[in-house]
Amino acid sequence: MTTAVDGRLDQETLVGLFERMLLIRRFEERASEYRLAGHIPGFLHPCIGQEAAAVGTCAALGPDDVILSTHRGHGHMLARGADPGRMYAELYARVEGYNRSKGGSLHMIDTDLGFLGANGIVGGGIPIAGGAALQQKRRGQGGVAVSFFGDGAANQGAFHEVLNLCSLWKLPAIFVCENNLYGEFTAQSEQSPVADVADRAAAYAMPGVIADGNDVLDVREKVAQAVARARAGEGPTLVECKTYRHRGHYEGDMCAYRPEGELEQWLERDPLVTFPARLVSEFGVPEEEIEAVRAQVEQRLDEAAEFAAAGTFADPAETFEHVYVDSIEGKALR
Ligand SMILES: Cc1ncc(C[n+]2csc(CCOP(=O)(O)OP(=O)(O)O)c2C)c(N)n1
Ligand SMILES: [Mg+2]
Repeated sequence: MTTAVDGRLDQETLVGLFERMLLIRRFEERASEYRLAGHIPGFLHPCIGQEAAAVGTCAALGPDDVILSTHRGHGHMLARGADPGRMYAELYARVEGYNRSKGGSLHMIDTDLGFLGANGIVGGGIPIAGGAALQQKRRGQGGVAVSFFGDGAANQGAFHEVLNLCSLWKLPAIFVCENNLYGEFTAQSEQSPVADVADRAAAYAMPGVIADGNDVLDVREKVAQAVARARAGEGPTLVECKTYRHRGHYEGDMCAYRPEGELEQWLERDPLVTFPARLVSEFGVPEEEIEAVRAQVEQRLDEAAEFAAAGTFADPAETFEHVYVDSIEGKALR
């Protein structure tokens, strides 16, 4: 799947893609442990297995571009360059977290990074991305807006409305569907008669492209083409990344709905196994360098978890600060 675009990537960049995918993988594996140990309240929806889609997409973006995420958003935020310490602190419900613990896993946001939010509403990020793309066009500085969403979200009405309008107005939007074959506990084949979400692009007169969502270089290349098209004023693209989540819908889901052997088949295409192997065999990266990256990631995450654990719980007095709540049952809160 290596092409001219990938051929221009130097070793440092390639190793950087691996490092970012590994950071996401280990961040979430550890988050799962920290949750079981009682440090993290609430749900976690890990993207373990899908890291290549997040990292490949963000590798095709510049600093002025913005992204909208989903309920499965840790990977998108880390791919965009977020600090794992502040992310753990948010998950640990500490004020040192990205949103003083008011966002949590499902609503973390950092506008400084152009990360315009995870979203607990399935498909909720898609219309926000449409608005952000309109803003990018008005600014006129070549920025794009990327919306990540799942195969399930592609059945939401907002998806169709936003693709329609963005295409009509030639807005610089990229719609990145992470098709992991399931929406909650229901197979995609049982929710939609359209197997390839990319086919839906034709209805809105925009290109629909399929990427190997487990191949970071393929995703990067296809999203880069979409970004070039958007920056040139030619409008949006729908990029469907075919991928798979190794874990359940959320931590604790036992995946009883999965056919036998399905996970095992996808594990053979695990990007955290195949990509480092390719780095060595195809791109000549020394094994020792791969091992050094593994050690660096662990150290970084040790420090991140320590930072979170040493953080402070919010004072209950600030409960209604920073949130759009003016009254409860008519009683003014401020
Ligand atoms: C509007 C809305 N409907 C239903 C839900 C419950 N829900 C949470 S995740 C999910 C499935 C989403 O599937 P998909 O878009 O494929 O994303 P994935 O979980 O596979 O990443 C559903 C139905 C919700 N959060 N919001
Ligand atoms: Mg899905």
